[in-house]
Amino acid sequence: MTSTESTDLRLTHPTPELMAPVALITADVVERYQRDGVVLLREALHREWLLLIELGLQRVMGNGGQTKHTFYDGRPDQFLETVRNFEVTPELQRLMFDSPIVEMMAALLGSEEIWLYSDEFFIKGGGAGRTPWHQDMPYWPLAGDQIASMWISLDPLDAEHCLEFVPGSHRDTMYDGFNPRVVNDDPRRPYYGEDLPPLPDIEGNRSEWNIVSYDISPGDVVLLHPGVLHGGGHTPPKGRRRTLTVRCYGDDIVYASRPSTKPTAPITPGLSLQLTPGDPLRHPWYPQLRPKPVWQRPG
Ligand SMILES: O=C(O)CCC(=O)C(=O)O
Repeated sequence: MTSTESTDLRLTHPTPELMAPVALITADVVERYQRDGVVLLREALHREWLLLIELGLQRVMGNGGQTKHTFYDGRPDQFLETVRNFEVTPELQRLMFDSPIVEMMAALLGSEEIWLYSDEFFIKGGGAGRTPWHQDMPYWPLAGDQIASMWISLDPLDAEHCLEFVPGSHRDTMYDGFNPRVVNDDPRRPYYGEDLPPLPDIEGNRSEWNIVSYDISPGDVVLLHPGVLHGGGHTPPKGRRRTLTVRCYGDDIVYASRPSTKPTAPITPGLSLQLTPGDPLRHPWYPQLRPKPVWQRPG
């Protein structure tokens, strides 16, 4: 179902923003990010970086040692997801250390230091189903404000097939997650089933929610707070939607425990034995990106 052949990634019209994308993180963008938890940035990533992502995806797909999770396994609408490929994928390392993403994150979050929480691909071929509505925060063992994801699509998408968001929901109720292992059965089936209220049926009651999404051209990115309710559009029968989400955090993020009955995403065995809730989230599971570590500097 998954094709990763190269698209035409030649840069035809380099704009000033493409050459210095950190300038896109204006005070207005920061304010909207804090208020809505979702901001679209047009023409933020040069096609060289998209090419790097595409080559990284090809390497990951060919790497049998990296787990791929199948959503809706065995059904015509199945699709793949794979998380935390940074450590074994030089293209993703170059993206994180050399592209403007980390500078944009530093400006957005107001943090001199930036760490990588995770990288995650969603790979949908023609006729793939929806990514269920969810918030990311319940799956992540952390608390604090300086956190953001950048959602990057390699393929042009119209709004119907884009990721969809409920602006402002990161400041509202934090719901239980869907269970990624049984998403075939019912995406609203609780994950932790303990402290948090169950996810509402947003898809079944779309008109009751303020849902936004965007037409996307490759190079556009969406900045997304992990507390925002979001769900991914399906792909049309002949469509394709390959996305990478880069998740970063800054100084104020601390470790927070999650129910021991279920793994976090990505899974981090041992973390709960080494950190106490409230400790700064500093651990080899989460590589520091800014300042650039010595082993990544030239010379
Ligand atoms: O691209 C998608 O369909 C899902 C993305 C997502 O849930 C995320 O990046 O947090």
